[in-house]
Amino acid sequence: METLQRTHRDVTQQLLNKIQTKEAVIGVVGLGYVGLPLAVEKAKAGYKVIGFDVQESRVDMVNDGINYIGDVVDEELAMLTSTKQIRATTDYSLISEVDAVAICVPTPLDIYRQPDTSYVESSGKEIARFLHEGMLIVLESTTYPGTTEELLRPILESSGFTCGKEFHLAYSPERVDPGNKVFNTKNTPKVVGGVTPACTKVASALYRAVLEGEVHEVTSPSVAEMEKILENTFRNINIGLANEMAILCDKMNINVWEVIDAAKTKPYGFMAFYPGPGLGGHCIPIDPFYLTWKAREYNYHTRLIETAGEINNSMADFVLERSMKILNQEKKAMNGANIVILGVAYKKDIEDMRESPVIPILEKLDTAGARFTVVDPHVKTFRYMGGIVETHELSKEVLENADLVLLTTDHSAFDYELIAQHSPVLFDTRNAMKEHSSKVKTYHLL
Ligand code: SAJ
Repeated sequence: METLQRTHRDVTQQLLNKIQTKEAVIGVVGLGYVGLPLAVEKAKAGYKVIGFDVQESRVDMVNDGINYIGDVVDEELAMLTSTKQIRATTDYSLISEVDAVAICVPTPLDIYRQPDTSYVESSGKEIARFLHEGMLIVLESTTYPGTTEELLRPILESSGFTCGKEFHLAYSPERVDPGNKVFNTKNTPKVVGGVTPACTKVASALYRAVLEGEVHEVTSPSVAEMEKILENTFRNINIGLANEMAILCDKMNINVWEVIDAAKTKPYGFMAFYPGPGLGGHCIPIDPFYLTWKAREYNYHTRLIETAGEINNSMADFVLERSMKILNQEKKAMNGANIVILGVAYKKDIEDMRESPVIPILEKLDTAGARFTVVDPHVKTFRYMGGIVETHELSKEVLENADLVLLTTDHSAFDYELIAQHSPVLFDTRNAMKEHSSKVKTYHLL
């Protein structure tokens, strides 16, 4: 036993030394909005970095120093690749050259709204083929508690090496908020949970050598997996509450935005969330349902999470019903109406369409026989009903021809003065017109 322990201790110490001296070669699997910024930070910290991605186009762009991620500084990537501090490849055999590797691949839901961990599994299998003694593997993708130890660990141990003896394994959730000008990969605190204390130690040592933010150690990968899910479920539930308040305030003829602004005056014990046309993005609508799925294994029904999801998903119907009532007040039918949609991205000031809540609204308008024109300064075209829809420029003519202008995404780039002046009837689902609503001929607020 003593011999084994010593070997394990040697293996850990050897890796700690390589991290300390920056000799360690770092791998990053998945060069997306999480992986590429992480690769850049690790290279800037002085480590040789090998990026792995299945998309040849991404690998070529990285190797040519061409940036495609908003949060990465173009010049930094160009410099790091020209000096070969970072190189990218589709060839996983280079894992044999790597001392530590972070897995930053997507964890979406499949068509049955069940976790799709296929990217984690395929990455793990590739890494296992070239895994060698002393390596550290850290999973960063958001996933259900248990993934690292129940799913990834056996895949990696199929290499014949044992976790906690010949290699190290930990989980550390990504906390990348694309476009956030204050918090980025470098300065956002990081949570790390290893399979063994030695695994936690080496993973934390590497993050501390690279990042500025606090590195918070927890006792297991499951704790780290669960805390990440809690972070985003917290948002999902509270947005659901804001949406339920909006539905009720509408029935009671109370301005929900005024209610929330008043509640916000409480300096403790309250955090403002706002109603909207629904809940989009690749995290908040998805992550809680990784937990819902896992909870079934323990015969537990996550009632609160599912109810919040139902409320958030019901906002499309709520917006449609309100739109019908507004048109009715104008003695117009939804069927045949010309609706101008302001904003189709899932949230303001980005072009991301993933899980956009506006898409279900468009589908419902279609079904009701309405025609729609979409205006979004960040989205030129988007996929809809198997085809491609082109967005329009915001103009006086587009607005004046509308039977109803429906504001769904409150982009800063919108000319709200123009919208106020030329929208005959406006339904604002984001309270984006607060400074201009008095100038709108007929104004309705969610
Ligand atoms: N939304 C509301 N009301 C709100 C806040 C958001 O309806 O009060 C809607 C948004 O319009 C959007 C969806 O919810 O459709 C999600 O918005 P989000 O602000 O949560 O933004 P995301 O999806 O980009 O979430 C990311 C998350 N970051 C990570 O997972 C690393 C989340 O944890 C961050 O808190 C969030 O960014 C952020 O604060 O910007």
